[in-house]
Amino acid sequence: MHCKILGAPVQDGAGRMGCEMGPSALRTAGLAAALGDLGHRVSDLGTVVPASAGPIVHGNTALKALPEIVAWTAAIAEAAYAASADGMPIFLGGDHSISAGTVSGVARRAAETGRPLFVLWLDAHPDFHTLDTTQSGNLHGVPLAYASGQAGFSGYFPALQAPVAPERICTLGLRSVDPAERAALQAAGVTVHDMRAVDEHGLAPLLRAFLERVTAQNGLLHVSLDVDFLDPSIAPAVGTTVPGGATFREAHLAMEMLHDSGLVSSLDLVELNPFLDERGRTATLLVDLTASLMGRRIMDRPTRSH
Ligand code: 4U7
Ligand code: MN
Ligand code: MN
Ligand code: MN
Repeated sequence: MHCKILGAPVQDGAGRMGCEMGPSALRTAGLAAALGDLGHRVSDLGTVVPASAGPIVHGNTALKALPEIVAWTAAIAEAAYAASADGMPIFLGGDHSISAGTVSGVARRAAETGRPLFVLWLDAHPDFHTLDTTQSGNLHGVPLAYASGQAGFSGYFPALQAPVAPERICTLGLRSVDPAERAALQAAGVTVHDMRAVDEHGLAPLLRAFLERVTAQNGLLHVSLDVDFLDPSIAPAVGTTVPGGATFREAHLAMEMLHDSGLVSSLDLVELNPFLDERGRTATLLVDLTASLMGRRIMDRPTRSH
C-alpha cells in the first residue's frame, strides 16, 4: 500500500489552542517509520496551506473562526481529492474541523470511481451540529453534518460535490451528544453505536455488522479517528475530555478488524493536542493504532481478501 501522509495543522475549530502541533507530534512519534516497517511505501506530502479567508457574516453569533475554517475546508478538500487518486491518504489533524475537507474530498473521488463511500466516525461526539444548532460555536463540532449534506451550510462552506449518504455513516464510541445532534442523527438515519452499546454488546459485533454492509456494497471506507474516542486515561492529549471512552484493547481491536476487512481507503487522525500530552504517550498510541490498522498483528491469522 502507498501511504500518503498529509498534515492539516488546524486549531481554530477547537475551543483551545494546540492542535496545530498535532502533525508535528505524529511525525515525531514515528508514523512514517511505523508504516515503512510494515512494508508500506510512505510519502509525506507535507502540509496543506489554507486559502485566504474573506469576511463571512452568519446569524449565529456564537460561531468562531468561520472564515478561517471555510478557507481551510476548501484547501483540505482539494488536497484530499488529489491525494485519494491512488494509495491511502492519512490526514494528520489538526482539530476535527479538517474532516469537513477530508471527507468531502475523498467523497468526490469515490463518486468518480462509482464505488459508494462509507464513513466510520470513531469519537466521543457525533460532530453533527449545523452552523445554526451549535451552541459552543466551535466548528470541530460540525464536520460530519456538513460532509453528509445536512442543511444550513450552503452559502458558507464550499458547495458539496458528493455528500456522503447518512445511511452509509456509522458513529462508534459516542458519549457526549447534544439534543439537537441526537434529533438530527435520528432523522438522517445515521447508525449510532454509543458507549452503552459497546459496553452491552462488545465492540466487535457492532463493527463487524457495519463492515459487512460496506463489503456487500463494494464500498470504500473512510475512517475518522478523534483522540477523544479513547478513554482519557490512556489518551490525555485532548481538549475535550469525556470519561468512559474506548480502552486500549477495544481501540486496537477496531483497528485490527479494519485491517482484516481490507476496506479502509483513507484515514483521519484528529484532535491530538500535544500541549496537553504526557511525554508523547498519546501521539505514540495513535501511531501504534495506525500500525494496527495498517497490518501490525499480534499473531499471524488469515486475512480476508476483497
Ligand atoms: B470533537 C460539543 F457541546 N458538541 O458542539 C460542541 F459537547 O471534534 C462538542 O468531537 C464538540 O471533539 C466536540 O462544542 C467536537 C459540545
Ligand atoms: Mn470529533
Ligand atoms: Mn470528539
Ligand atoms: Mn475533541
